[in-house]
Amino acid sequence: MFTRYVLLALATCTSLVAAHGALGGIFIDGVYYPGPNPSGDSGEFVIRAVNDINPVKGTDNPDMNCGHGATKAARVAPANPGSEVAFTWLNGERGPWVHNTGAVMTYMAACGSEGCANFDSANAQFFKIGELGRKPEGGYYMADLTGEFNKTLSVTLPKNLPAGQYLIRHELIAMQLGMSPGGAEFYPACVQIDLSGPEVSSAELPKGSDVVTFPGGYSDTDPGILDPHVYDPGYEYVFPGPKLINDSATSENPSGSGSTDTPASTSNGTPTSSTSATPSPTGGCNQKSKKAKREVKRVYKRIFRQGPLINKKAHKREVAKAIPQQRSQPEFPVARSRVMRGI
Ligand SMILES: *[C@@H]1O[C@H](CO)[C@@H](O)[C@H](O)[C@H]1NC(C)=O
Ligand SMILES: *[C@@H]1O[C@H](CO)[C@@H](O)[C@H](O)[C@H]1NC(C)=O
Ligand SMILES: [Cu+2]
Repeated sequence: MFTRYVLLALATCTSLVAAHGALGGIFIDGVYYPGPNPSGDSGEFVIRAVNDINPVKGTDNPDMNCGHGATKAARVAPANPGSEVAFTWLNGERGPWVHNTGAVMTYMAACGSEGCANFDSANAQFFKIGELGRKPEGGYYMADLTGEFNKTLSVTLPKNLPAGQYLIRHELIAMQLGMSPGGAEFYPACVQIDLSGPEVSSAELPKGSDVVTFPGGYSDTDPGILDPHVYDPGYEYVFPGPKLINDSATSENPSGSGSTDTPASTSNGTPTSSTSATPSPTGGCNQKSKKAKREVKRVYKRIFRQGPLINKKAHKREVAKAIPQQRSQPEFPVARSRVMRGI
């Protein structure tokens, strides 16, 4: 049964010929910060270096935190409340990103008084500031990262966080094998920023159910991580993790503070409704068939029996299929970046 799903995914998802990859770089309000090359760079970056282009597997994996063997970066990038942060990804051969199905999510966590360059993020309190999944017209936003260099997806930073240094934890969950247990490919990456102060004085960090640790924020059976329906037409992807924070969660409304604090919204028509649980009136595929429900149950059972959630065979097959991507000229502006659904 699972083999069938995997084969189906291989057949339908032509760009599966993935070579995995890593965060290639970021743009903060248009200023570019390159990412370290996983095959050896470390040091003078604002992006924490990972040491492996393979996906992180299993939600309990300590590398869910900031990626494989992530090490603290020496630098911190300046940013402002409301800054646009755009992320661009590279595959394992340093060509353009290839996966096109799954979630694109962004979290933040305060680095505390010691600053991000010294911050051990194992217990970082992450809150979610952006998420992009399925497009209304079908397909996934992740596909917008593929095909050319410097394609980006972006997020708008919250307007009401206390000034200070923060980690931005940006993450792709590639779901082309996510219909079987352990198939989801996690690509977390951490960026160190120094955020200037908000307009309001009452800014507070999110807390309670708005914050999670990584590992800890997900489980292997969460919808959106183990999900037989990712390729169903009209399917509405359900994001794992906490709900998005919003500006009112981090501060009270400023009184009479003028025009700078208009309700946050994205600048380009991206839906702004802030919880992934809100059903949208698209298609008739939200109703799970009995058969599908049974299938999910069976998957859960299997997980509990089997323990470690690495589908080694499927993964090996995928790696074996990897082909080098053609390089093209780096001439792609950031301007067309899709802003993540967020605050
Ligand atoms: C923002 O978050 C707060 C606290 O979680 C919640 O009560 C409120 O409904 C949210 N506002 C919007 C517009 O989603
Ligand atoms: C992406 O854009 C930046 C800024 O223009 C540039 O420095 C970088 O080389 C580009 N990356 C690639 C892989 O083309
Ligand atoms: Cu991959």
